[in-house]
Amino acid sequence: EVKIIIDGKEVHVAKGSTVLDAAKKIGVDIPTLCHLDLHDTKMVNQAASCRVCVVEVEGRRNLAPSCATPVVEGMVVKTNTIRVMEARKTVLELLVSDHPKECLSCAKAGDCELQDLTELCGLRGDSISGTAMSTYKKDITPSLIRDMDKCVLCRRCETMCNKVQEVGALSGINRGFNAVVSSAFELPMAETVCTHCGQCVAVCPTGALTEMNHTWKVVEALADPTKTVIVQTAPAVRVALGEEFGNEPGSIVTGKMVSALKAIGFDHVFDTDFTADLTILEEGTELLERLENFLEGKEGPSLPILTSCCPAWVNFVESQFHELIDIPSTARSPQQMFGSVAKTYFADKLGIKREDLVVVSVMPCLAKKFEASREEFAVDGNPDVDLVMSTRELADLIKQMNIDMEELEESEFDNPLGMSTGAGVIFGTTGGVIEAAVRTAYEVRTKKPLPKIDFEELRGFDGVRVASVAMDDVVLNIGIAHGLGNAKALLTEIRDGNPRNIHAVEVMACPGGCIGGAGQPYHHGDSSILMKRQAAIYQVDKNMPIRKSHENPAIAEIYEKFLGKPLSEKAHHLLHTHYHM
Ligand code: HC0
Ligand code: SF4
Repeated sequence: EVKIIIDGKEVHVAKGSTVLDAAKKIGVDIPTLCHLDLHDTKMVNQAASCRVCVVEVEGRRNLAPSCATPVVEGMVVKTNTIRVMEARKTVLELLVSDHPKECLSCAKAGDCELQDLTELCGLRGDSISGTAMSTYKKDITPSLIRDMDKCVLCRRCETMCNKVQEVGALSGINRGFNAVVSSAFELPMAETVCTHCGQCVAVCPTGALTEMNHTWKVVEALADPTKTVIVQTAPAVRVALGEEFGNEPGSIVTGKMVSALKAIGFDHVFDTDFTADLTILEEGTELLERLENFLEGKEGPSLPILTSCCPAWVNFVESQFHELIDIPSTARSPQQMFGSVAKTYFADKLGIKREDLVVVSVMPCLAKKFEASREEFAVDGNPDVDLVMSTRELADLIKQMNIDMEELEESEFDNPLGMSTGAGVIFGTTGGVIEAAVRTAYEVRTKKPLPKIDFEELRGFDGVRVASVAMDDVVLNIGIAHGLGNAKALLTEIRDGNPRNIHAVEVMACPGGCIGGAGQPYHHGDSSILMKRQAAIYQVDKNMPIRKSHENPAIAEIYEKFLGKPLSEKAHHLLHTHYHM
């Protein structure tokens, strides 16, 4: 331990801590901009480039960036001298002089860290001078919008893309006023290895990286009297949406969310958890078939099998792991299974044409926007899922429509596509998809009830986890990775000989799984928020009357009335896919 004094207060911290860590410990808020440090994850940005966090250290001539200055025994630090405040202001004035003054219409308005800082530091009128030159064209993909005129070179996106996700789509280019973080050769993102995971958006402090917004298109669809508009909500949305309305992280707002969606005017409010259960029936059956092939050395697809519901993960495998392209399950994601079932089974039930049914998703994810736009998930040009809103976009729409979340009563999802189990909801956290699959695979294979529903060995927050699950005579070795960098390590191990003999792998591209998706309320660098959302997911599961996908009566019904059985020809046609190289 090291003792230092900050603004006259004594603090004891571990050796190796920074002045910023020490200040946090005693509640002294040093403003930061480029800094990012989600403890227990690889999400650490050590650029120390912005110099917003400078402090005065007694005995040193120059101001020191607190995020990069290690504590030394007896150090005396001041965070609020005139010299510090002036330096901070000058840094901000410089940043702002070259920044577009679009704050009224910027997608990030209200959530912009640069805006917060200029307000905090008292930049007013005359101090905000300079006319920013527009140097860059906006780059638009189905998932995100890059507006590099608003880049402040904090390099958080670069850290996320290169160090955490290990995708390598972004890096610093050019010099001087033209310096930005961009793709190699400044190619449009759609032409790069970008997976659309959106983690760069999740950490961008300004409006340089934002999501492709579908909210207004949803409003227009709702106002069109010729359309029936239905909505599905992803598992992880219900444990994060409340944060946008001042609830504690980890608050479960399922019932109010459903009421809000009804108040917005959706004709039917359904649940992606229903098709998560359906995914388990398809993917679980596929797992058992491939296990038989594996055990008996038969022809055909064998093990290992990879889960395929995370669209950024699918993009990653397609662009960076060609040699493993035959391993992912062919099951479509729950979002796409929902779209497919809605535009066939449910449209038939309503007696309307698919063109007159608009399917909207609310997702914690930005890659889901890309996934919905893939050609293979459309019929004659009409997509299975028409529009995808992020959790943040839904929160904005609720506010814009003057709906009071506090006041709303709770209500239930509609049927038949709204009935789900605890297995469906745990899809929203790392480890959940494979736990849901194991719950079903175990009972189907052994024909015995599970002695214990909770598979604690598959849970947790470590980036790569490996655990074994016994199903009578066979032991399945299961690998779990979250964050694409971790997935890369696990996949590389499997490709290069699979020394741990892993049979089934779950990957979620975002740290934490969907709870940490790039469409969720901004975590502003606080990893405890992700942990609380994860705990809430398991709580929702615990509270459910049914916790195994194969016991969902609505799933039994859709097989009986429409699909036949898992992996039937119809199921293959509507619920499975193929991958591109
Ligand atoms: Fe997920 Fe999903 S669990 S990817 O994390 O599988 O986005 O929440 O909706 O589709 O169900 C996201 C979350 C989903 C899908 C489901 C899966
Ligand atoms: Fe990298 Fe993901 Fe951003 Fe694409 S969306 S640039 S893969 S961090």
